[in-house]
Amino acid sequence: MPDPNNQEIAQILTEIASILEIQAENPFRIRAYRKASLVIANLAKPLSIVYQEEGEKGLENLPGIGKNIAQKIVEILETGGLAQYQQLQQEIPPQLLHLVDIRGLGAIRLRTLHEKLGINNLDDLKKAANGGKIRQLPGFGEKSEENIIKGVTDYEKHVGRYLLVRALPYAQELVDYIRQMSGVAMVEMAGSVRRRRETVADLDILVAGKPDIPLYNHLKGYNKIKEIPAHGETKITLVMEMGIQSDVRLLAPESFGAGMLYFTGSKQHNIALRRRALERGWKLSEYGLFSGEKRIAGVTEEEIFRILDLPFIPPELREDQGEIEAAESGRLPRLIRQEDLKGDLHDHTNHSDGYHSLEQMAEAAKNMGYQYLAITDHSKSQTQARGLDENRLLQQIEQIDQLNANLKDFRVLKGMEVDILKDGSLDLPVEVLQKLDCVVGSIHSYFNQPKEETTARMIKAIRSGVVNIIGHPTARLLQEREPVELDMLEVMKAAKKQGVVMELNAHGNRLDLHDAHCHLAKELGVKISISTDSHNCLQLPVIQYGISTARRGWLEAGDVINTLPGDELLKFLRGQRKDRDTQF
Ligand code: DGT
Ligand code: CA
Ligand code: CA
Ligand code: ZN
Repeated sequence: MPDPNNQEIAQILTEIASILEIQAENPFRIRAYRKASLVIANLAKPLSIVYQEEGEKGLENLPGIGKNIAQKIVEILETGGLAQYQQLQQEIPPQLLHLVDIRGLGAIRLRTLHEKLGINNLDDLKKAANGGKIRQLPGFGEKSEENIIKGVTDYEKHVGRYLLVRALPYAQELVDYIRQMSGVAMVEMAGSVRRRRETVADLDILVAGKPDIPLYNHLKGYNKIKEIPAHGETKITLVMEMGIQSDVRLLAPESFGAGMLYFTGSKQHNIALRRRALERGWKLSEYGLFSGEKRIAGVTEEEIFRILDLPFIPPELREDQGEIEAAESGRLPRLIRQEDLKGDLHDHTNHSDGYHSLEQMAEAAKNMGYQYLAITDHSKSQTQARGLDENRLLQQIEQIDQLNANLKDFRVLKGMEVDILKDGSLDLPVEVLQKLDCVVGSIHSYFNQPKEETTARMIKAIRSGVVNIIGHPTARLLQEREPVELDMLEVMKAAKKQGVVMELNAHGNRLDLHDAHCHLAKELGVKISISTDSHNCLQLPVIQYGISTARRGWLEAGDVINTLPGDELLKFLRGQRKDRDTQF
């Protein structure tokens, strides 16, 4: 039976922190739980494997995890639960904890609202806010009441959708669990999770087998399931840990391909395909492609596409955004794959706010099969991230030169993630940045400037003559922070003119640029880099979420600069600095 995954463990630790905060416990203790949770949520390697291979000591050696928390993780891994957590959950009203996710609230304020106004759930909160009760509390005021109302609106928008990076591991584990069952011919993900949308509402899983296989009994034995609210002959609905719901459907093998096509969607793509079948006098349904009563295809998706005179359309493209027309005329892109990437161009070390050393990061990147890794620590205005000033950057450059002298078939690129300041100027002098191989320019402050100002700020950085790549261009954090307001078309046109690359930041709660932006960049001829923004070496594999977003944005290997082999990449980066128009 699969062990609790990293997301579940991170979630338990976060909830413990929130409960302790609601109970006004020791802030130091609370911070330890939060920090550990953040690290675990971003770890690519399953904790169960770390524990298996290296024991409790291996857990303790992870960044941000001490002896106390390592012991709790062991308890979760060994027993599937944590006694302390169960106990804490009993101590507060059951709905209260959900409210900590509302922006502008947080556990500390929630405690006040609970104590002073008796707020226990979302309804109580809305009533109090709309009735002007919150502004009367000391330390709140009109402005924070407004913020809470806005937070509630945003919360209601995304409640019930899960980040792909959180949901996909559940889907993978569920598929693996079902696959162990005898009598199961095939099992695959469908729905938005197969299309790799950045958020998903539920996990659609399809199983091929005889109608009498005991699927329900098998699923009852799965330790990740909280409840099974409904089960019929062909569809079983499950609620997993964290509330993620899954629809598991049993299909006859002869219509498995048709079912995959139907339940992968998107709905709009299905409608367009059905229309195409109708034009040929056939009928396409979830059971097959039919001519009259006769099934002419249905076992595989490929077969159905072929009979409809189409090549296979990858699931990430099935959004009715012109993919059927492109397929028809042989213009489907050859989508980028993870194997195409030769390196990662945005990564931090313990020189700023990362955890691992230069050497450890280089080693991990080499183990990913990469040829290069750009070290891009923060610049000095990021004081809380221990950003580098000129002197520390020059020291780092020296260290990288020494490291490279000892590395074979691998190169660490000298870089920096330099802050784009409020007015669009850069945080370090151009003469210093020119010593680097790869300069990523990013916004980390003043997210609320008016659209024209942010656009001008970005364009100024693009015209600095020294920035190679614009990092996480909209600065959004999925379900947490809205993107900055920006005229993306103008920014991209400037990037095109200056030969500046735009980043697709693969970090699971960024995915920035998003899919449609990538498609726009491709059409304008703006190059993309796909990087993880790793802050420790275990995060490098999250590149997969960048790859799936790139695929949704129709990108091919040739659109992405870090598919270039090392020497060509260096030539490209150097070429970016020459003949630049630095005039306004
Ligand atoms: P989600 O769950 O909101 O993240 O997105 P999906 O695309 O997974 O949507 P879901 O779970 O409601 O349905 C899965 C697929 O089933 C969907 O992509 C297409 C197909 N489907 C569902 N309802 C309909 C429908 O009424 N008409 C058609 N043509 N297809 C449907
Ligand atoms: Ca779905
Ligand atoms: Ca569904
Ligand atoms: Zn950044």
